[in-house]
Parts: sequence; C-alpha cells; structure tokens
Amino acid sequence: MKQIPAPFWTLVLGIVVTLVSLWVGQNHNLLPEQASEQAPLVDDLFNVMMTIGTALFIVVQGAIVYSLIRFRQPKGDETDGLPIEGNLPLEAFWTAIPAVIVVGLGLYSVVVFQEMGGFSPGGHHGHGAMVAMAPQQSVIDIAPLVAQAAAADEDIFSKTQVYGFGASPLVQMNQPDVTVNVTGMQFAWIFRYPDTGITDGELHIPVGKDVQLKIEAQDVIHSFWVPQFRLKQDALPGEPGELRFVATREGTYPVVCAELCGSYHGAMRTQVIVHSPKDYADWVASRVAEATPTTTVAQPAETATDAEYLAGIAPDLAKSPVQIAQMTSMSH
Ligand SMILES: [Cu+2]
Repeated sequence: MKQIPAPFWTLVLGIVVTLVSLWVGQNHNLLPEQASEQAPLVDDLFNVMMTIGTALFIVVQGAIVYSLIRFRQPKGDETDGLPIEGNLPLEAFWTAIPAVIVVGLGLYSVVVFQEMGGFSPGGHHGHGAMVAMAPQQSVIDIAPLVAQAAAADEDIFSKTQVYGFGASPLVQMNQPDVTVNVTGMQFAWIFRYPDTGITDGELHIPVGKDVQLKIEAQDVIHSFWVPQFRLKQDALPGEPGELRFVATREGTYPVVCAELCGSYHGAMRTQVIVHSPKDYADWVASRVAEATPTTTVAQPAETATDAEYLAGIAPDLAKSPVQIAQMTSMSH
C-alpha cells in the first residue's frame, strides 16, 4: 500500500461511497406506493436526503472503524496520545460541506413546497370570494355531534384558508373538481360534501381529479395524513387548512391522525377510497338516493304525513305521488 499515494485511495473511496449512496438513495424501499401527483415531488427530495445521509453514515462510521483498527492502543502502552489540535483546512472543510448541503436542501425543499402549492392557501382568495362559494347546509348529518357543529362549521369553512397546500401555481385559477369539508374530532374524521350534502366517515374521491379538502378540527389539534399521498395537514380548531391534490391511483389508503390528540388517538384512523370517475359517480348517486330516508329518521316526522313532510324538505319530490310512495317504502 505504501507505493500507492493517499489521494488515489481517497479518490477511489470517494467514488465507491458516492456510487453506493446513489444506489441506496434510489433503492431504499422505505416509502409506501405513490398515489398522488404530489408524491413524486416529496419522494425525490427524500431520495436526495437519503443519498446524502447514506454517504455521511458511511464516511463517519468508516472513519470510526478505520481508527479503531489503525490507531489501536499497543499492548503495554499506557502513555497519552498526541495532543493534536487546530487543523484549519479540516475545520473549514467540515464546516463548509454541511453548510452547502443544508442550504441546498433548504432551497430544494422550498421549491417542492411551492410546487405542491404550499404558498397558495389564502394568498389569492378574498374573504368575499370564499363566502360566495360557501357550501349549502348539509342535510344528512350522520352523527349528532356533527349536526350540532354544522352551523358553526359552515362559518369556519368559509373563512380564508391560510394553512396547508393549496392550488399549485399552474392550477391556481381553476376551481377544484371536488371539495370536501373535513372535520377532525376526538376520535374520528368526518367528511362532508357541500355540493351534494353527503356526510361520510370515509373519504371518497375520484381518481385524476383536482380535489380540495378544507380541514378543520372541532376540539383539539389533529393532523390529517395520507402516507400514500405524501400529504399531511394539521387540523386546527377555528382555523381551516387546505389540501389540494390529485390522486393518481385507484385504491384504498389509510387516513391517519398524526397529532397526539387524546387517549384514543391511535384509533383515529379511517380510509380514503380513490374511485374511478364512474364508480365515484355511482357512489355519489347511491349516497344522494339514501339521503332523504336518513333525514326522515332524524326529524320528528310523526306529526306530518309523508307528503307534507316531503313538501317541506324537498318540494320537487313532493309533486310526484309515485316518488312519495317510493320514498315512504324506503324509509320504513
Ligand atoms: Cu389524533
């Protein structure tokens, strides 16, 4: 080894470490499948960090192992080591390299944040515009808790979104295809669709469509997280956040609360079901068809005839005796 100069070995080791790190950065298999348009952006950043982390790990651990062997204390040698201190080039080197890495990663992460729409919520929407889009009152509340909070929530959800990931600069001017109001509460997620009045404990969305979630909490801070979408947004009481994304794969993915919110936080899970556009339309249709009987059950309808009751909540339906007969039979 004496014949071969040290710079040569440094170069060879550097190349080997770089190649190994690049390979690990692309093949670590640590992340779940990608199910949204936003996921690849996050994963590319993660892979770069994984590459750098692997290189640092190998260099640091390698230096330790090398030193353990190379500078091992000889038997019987009880003397102190040489008091070496102050190597300016080395100190400049190990200060400059991490500084460059941290600044680089910081800039890169800001670019990813921006591409995902992280700077957008609230930025281009006036309060008035949001009020004009305010969803109508939900008609089928599945839980008394939700019913009680619904009126207040409509005010909340009509507030300007400040937190989260909104429309990326490319789609800023477009209205979302689907908007869902998401409420986190101890210990469940409630999803309400202002356009159709549907309320559900699971999130149903169509694949390939621009989805907007308005996320809010009813009691304490929760956090809405779908690992496969690489999206996570805190749900704050009184301060709605936004997530805007496009799901790219049909399937069922977990929705996890990522903020310790109480004793049953660990059980605060549900799922997001990404449908094909046709399945989604079928789901909406079936839920809307269910809506009226559910409302009937929830209301004190005993005193009214079915026709009178229907006239109150759905005048269009009440005009048709056939439909009244159908609704009546469905509700019993
Ligand atoms: Cu929680």
